[in-house]
Amino acid sequence: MSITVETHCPYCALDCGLKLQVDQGRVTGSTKWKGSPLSRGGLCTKGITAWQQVHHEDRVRTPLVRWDGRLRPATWDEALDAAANGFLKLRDRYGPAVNAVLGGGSLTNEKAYLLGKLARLGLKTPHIDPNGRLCMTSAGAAAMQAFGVDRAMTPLEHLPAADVVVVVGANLPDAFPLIMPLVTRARRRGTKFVVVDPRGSKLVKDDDIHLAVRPGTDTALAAGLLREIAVLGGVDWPFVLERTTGADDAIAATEGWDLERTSLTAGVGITEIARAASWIAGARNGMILHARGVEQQVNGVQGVLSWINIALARGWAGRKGCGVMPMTGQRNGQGGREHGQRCDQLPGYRSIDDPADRAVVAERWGVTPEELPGRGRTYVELLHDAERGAVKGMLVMSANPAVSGPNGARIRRCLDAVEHMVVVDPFMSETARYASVVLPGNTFAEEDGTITTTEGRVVRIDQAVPPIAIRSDLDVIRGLAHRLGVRDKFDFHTGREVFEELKALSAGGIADYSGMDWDALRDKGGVFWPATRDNPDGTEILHTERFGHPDGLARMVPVVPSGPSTLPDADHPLVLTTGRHRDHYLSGNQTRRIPAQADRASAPILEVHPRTAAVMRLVEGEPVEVTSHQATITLRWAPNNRLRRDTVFVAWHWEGVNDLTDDALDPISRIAAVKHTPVAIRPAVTTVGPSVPALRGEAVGA
Ligand SMILES: Nc1nc2c(c(=O)[nH]1)N[C@H]1C(S)=C(S)[C@@H](COP(=O)(O)OP(=O)(O)OC[C@H]3O[C@@H](n4cnc5c(=O)[nH]c(N)nc54)[C@H](O)[C@@H]3O)O[C@H]1N2
Ligand SMILES: Nc1nc2c(c(=O)[nH]1)N[C@H]1C(S)=C(S)[C@@H](COP(=O)(O)OP(=O)(O)OC[C@H]3O[C@@H](n4cnc5c(=O)[nH]c(N)nc54)[C@H](O)[C@@H]3O)O[C@H]1N2
Ligand code: SF4
Ligand SMILES: [Mo]
Repeated sequence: MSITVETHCPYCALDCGLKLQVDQGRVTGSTKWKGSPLSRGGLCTKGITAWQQVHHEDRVRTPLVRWDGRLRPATWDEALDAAANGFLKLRDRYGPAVNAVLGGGSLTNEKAYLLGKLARLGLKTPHIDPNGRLCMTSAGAAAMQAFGVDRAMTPLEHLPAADVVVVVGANLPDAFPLIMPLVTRARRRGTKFVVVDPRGSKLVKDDDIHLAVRPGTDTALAAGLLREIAVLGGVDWPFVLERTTGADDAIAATEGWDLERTSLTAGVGITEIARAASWIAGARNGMILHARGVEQQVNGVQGVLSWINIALARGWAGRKGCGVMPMTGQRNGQGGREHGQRCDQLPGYRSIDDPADRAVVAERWGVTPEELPGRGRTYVELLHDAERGAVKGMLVMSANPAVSGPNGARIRRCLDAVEHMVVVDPFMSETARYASVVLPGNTFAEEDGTITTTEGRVVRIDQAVPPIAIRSDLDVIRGLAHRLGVRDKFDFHTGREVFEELKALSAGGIADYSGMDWDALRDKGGVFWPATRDNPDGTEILHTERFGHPDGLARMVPVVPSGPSTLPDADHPLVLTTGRHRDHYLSGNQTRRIPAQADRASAPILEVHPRTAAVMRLVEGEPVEVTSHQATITLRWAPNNRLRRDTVFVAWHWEGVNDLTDDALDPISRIAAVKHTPVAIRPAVTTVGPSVPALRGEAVGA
């Protein structure tokens, strides 16, 4: 018998709806779900083939335990025993902080919540942090500082209501393809676009203003714009005085950033900056969409704050067609940063440092506040801690740092130093090669639960088929909890049961889900948080009357323009920036295995401006050698005349690209500056690399 199950795409945080077709217990395809929120049935190339993950021949189908140097099939009991005992042994010997957990933004809210609970109550370690640390933390830290809430301000459907949309470091056509129909609708309605990006893309049209900013200099560009907006009389003083604090200092910090100095620093023409300032100053309604280009920098938080200051100065908040929109990346990058898998956080976006928050969570979990560990270390730091022996046990669920971590060679040394590594993944990942235990993870079709879209809309995932390896991620967490001695606190079998626990606990937190109802989530097509018992329909537009800080006011934070930590020099004259290819997802562990996706893009290609290519004597069709302070790799290249001439770009979905990047971190968000690496390029003498390892038929002993 054939049925269809409504669910959401597992890749980016637009979370387009789709209907999985299920025939006799197997997912056999997917069809359009026209009623789905935002995308209305549309899917990009990745979404169309996502169902092919489910019964893929490469799925890890049985638990594996390393024995005599090789990973060998084991029973679930053997593998879960080995996983838990390894952590317990290390804890007995070195104390609880020797074990760390790396989570991920692809996990459902329920799994993210339970992973946090497992780390704190089961392993008793303070150290848990998700791969989202590499992704949304600059955006999150800036939003919390400015608004007291970390969520996109309005639904994306309101985009056409904006007079001006400023897109800052967001690769919309490749990274968020299903936003493009909305962009087209907005253009038709007359919305103007300012694109701030060193690389032009299909997004940039002739009528737009393209500010091809020099990588890493957004703080300078935004300072110059804010100053010019003030000069033009564009500050919305009634809004600023009534709803914000700090405006005087924030504007004073831009003193001296006249058009000329801004132009010299940011590498953008004076006329373009002035035109953009006049568009922004003249727009009653405006939106700023920002993503990783401005955020994955050593000054990522400052970068975001500098753009937020422009939105606040213009009064772009609290009504339709206005707002600051952090474009969240992963499927549940939003919910995954709300429910306690971050080292500084407890569920409901509560603070692990706050005694009142700790008391609420401790009481619900049936422990004393003293038993709850405090703030732990962040994702990249935890990996680096392994290198110096401070972390020896690691549980990895939904992260693949071997491909995605900055300064790849160092990350591999760190992974190698971990004594007891347990990886839960539906596919053998590059990280799982370092594991002592690999547990089969489930795909999106084999679980139920909720995820929260980039807009802050909580939607439901329904299970289409049972887990092909019998147990789901939830079963794995429960199985580990039981073996770590906290059986009574992990008594659940479905995502829905966990959702009920999570939503009750989130009551009173910043990300409050307490008024949501499992069935209504489906019937209403999702609910925007906060949704309390008094407001079960949720909140589409934030900050209509008050911002999230106790005094209700937004903060304009003075930003002193700053630059990258390592500047280009004579030996490394260009800047490499890394990003997305439309057809692959993150470390590629899922999409590189799907034939249609692999055929569309089989290897990373370095994009170089044709003039730069000529100067560097690159030959079409011949490989190029790329050298950074960290490594040298060989790549194919292609000309792109929409790039800055001092900047090169490559998509990083293949192992080896991150060997080039630097692991300098933003001091506040601890995000890695993977958008800015000084490099040299020259014609290669060797053949093309990075060596893309054969993922199919990964060596697994029998
Ligand atoms: N196809 C595809 N889609 C995805 C993903 C994927 O892997 N593949 N991943 C998802 C995830 S997790 C994320 S986080 C998002 C990422 O979404 P984006 O951040 O939109 O994607 P990136 O390609 O990383 O692009 C960032 C853009 O910033 C620009 N940029 C680089 N340096 C600077 C700078 O200094 N200033 C400014 N203003 N711009 C700069 C780059 O040229 C690029 O266009 O995508 C999500 N969607
Ligand atoms: N150079 C460079 N590096 C970057 C970036 C960049 O722009 N440039 N971007 C950064 C960003 S924004 C991000 S988000 C990170 C992400 O980087 P990664 O952590 O590498 O992200 P994924 O590839 O999604 O890896 C997640 C792993 O979890 C598995 N998985 C997916 N869903 C589930 C699930 O539900 N359960 C389980 N058990 N496993 C699951 C996948 O198979 C995969 O092996 O990379 C960062 N690294
Ligand atoms: S990857 Fe993103 S845009 Fe593409 S179908 Fe999935 S959710 Fe939609
Ligand atoms: Mo991301």
